[in-house]
Amino acid sequence: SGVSLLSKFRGCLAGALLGDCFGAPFEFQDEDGPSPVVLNKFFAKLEGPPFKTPKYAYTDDTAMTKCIAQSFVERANLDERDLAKRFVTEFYTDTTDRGYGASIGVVFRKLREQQCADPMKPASEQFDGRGSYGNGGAMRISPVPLFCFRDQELMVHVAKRVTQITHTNPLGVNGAILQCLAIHQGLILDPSVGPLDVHKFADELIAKMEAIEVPDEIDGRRPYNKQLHLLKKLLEKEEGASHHQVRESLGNDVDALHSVPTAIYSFLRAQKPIPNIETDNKFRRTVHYAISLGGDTDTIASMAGAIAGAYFGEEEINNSYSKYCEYFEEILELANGLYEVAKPEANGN
Ligand code: F2R
Ligand code: MG
Ligand code: MG
Ligand code: MG
Repeated sequence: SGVSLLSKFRGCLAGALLGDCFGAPFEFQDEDGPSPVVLNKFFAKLEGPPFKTPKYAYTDDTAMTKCIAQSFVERANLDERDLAKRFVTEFYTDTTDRGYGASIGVVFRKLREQQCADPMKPASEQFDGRGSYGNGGAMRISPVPLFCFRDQELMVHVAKRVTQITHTNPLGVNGAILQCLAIHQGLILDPSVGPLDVHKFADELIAKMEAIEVPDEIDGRRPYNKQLHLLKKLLEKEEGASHHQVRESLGNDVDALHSVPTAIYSFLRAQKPIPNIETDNKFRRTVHYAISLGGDTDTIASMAGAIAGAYFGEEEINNSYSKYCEYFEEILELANGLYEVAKPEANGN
C-alpha cells in the first residue's frame, strides 16, 4: 500500500488539529456559513507564498484531544482518573479562552472539588441527570481509534468510557463511538487502490452502529441510524445536496447527533469535486466543505479532518499549513507516541 500506518496516525491527529484551528474563526459567525469567496481566499492564502501572521489558535476540541493522547502515551492504558485530572488541569491552567461548551465547566469544577476520586459522577449529574449530548465527546475522540487500533471491541469500550467523563447522554456517547468507528475505517482503508466507495463506507458504519445503538424503549427509534440513512440519501443526489439541504437533514450544531454525521458526510462528499471549492486536494476539500456549512465549524471540520487525515495520511495535507497552526509539531509527536504504544503493526494481541 502507498500510505504507511504511521502517516495515517499523524494525518489523523494533524487533521483534527487543522480543522479545529481553521474552523474556529468561523464558528457560529454567519447563519449561512462563510461565503465561498471568503473561504477560497482563506485557503488560497494559507497555500500561497509564506506570510507573517499570528498562528491560528486551537480550541477546546484540541485541548481535550491532547489530554487523551498524553494520557494514553504516558500510561499505555485507559485510566479514567488520570484523564479526568488532565482535563481539569488543562481547563484551569490554560489562561487562553479555548471556547469550551457552556455547561461543561460545571463538570470540571465538581471534578476538582472531589479530586477526581469518582471521575464519572459529575458528568452523570449534568442536565438533571440526563447527561450532556453535546459533541464534546466526539470532537476529542481521535486518540482512541489510534490507541485501540488493533482491537475494535476494546476501542468501542474505551471510546465510551473516555466520553462518559464529561458526556453520559446516550446521544453524546454514541456520537463519539460513531466518530471513532469512522476514523478507524479511514485508517484501515487504502487510498492508493482507487476511489473510495462512499456508499460502502456509510453502510459499514450503519451495520456497526446497529450493534451499539439501542432502540428507544418507547418509540423504538435509533437516532444515529436515521441520520446515517439521511446521509446516504444526500450522497445519492446527482448534482450534490445544497448547503440548505445538508443543514436541514444532518445539521451543523453543537449536539453530537447534528454534527458527527455531518462531519462524516463532509469527508465522503469531498471525495469528488464540490461546486465553489477551488482545489483538487481532498484533505483541503473535506475541511473546506465542513467549514462552508457554517454553525459548529471548528468541531465539524476537526472531526471531518481527522477522518480524512486517517484515510489519506499526512502526505495529502499541504505542508504550508503547519506554519499557521498552533501546536502542529506537538500533535505529530503525540501521534508518534500513540503509534509506539499501540503497536498497530504487531501480530496477534
Ligand atoms: N462552545 C462552543 N461554541 C460556542 C457555542 C455557540 C452557541 N451555540 C451559540 O451560538 O451561542 N464550542 C465548543 O463547544 C462544543 C462542545 O461542547 P460540549 O463539550 O459538548 O459542552 P456541553 O456544555 O456539555 O454541551 C454543549 C451544549 O449542548 C446543549 N446540551 C447538551 N446536552 C444537553 C441536554 N441533555 N439537554 C439540553 N441541552 C443540552 C447545551 O446547550 C450545552 O451547553 C464544541 O462546538 C466546541 O467547539
Ligand atoms: Mg471548539
Ligand atoms: Mg481557560
Ligand atoms: Mg465547536
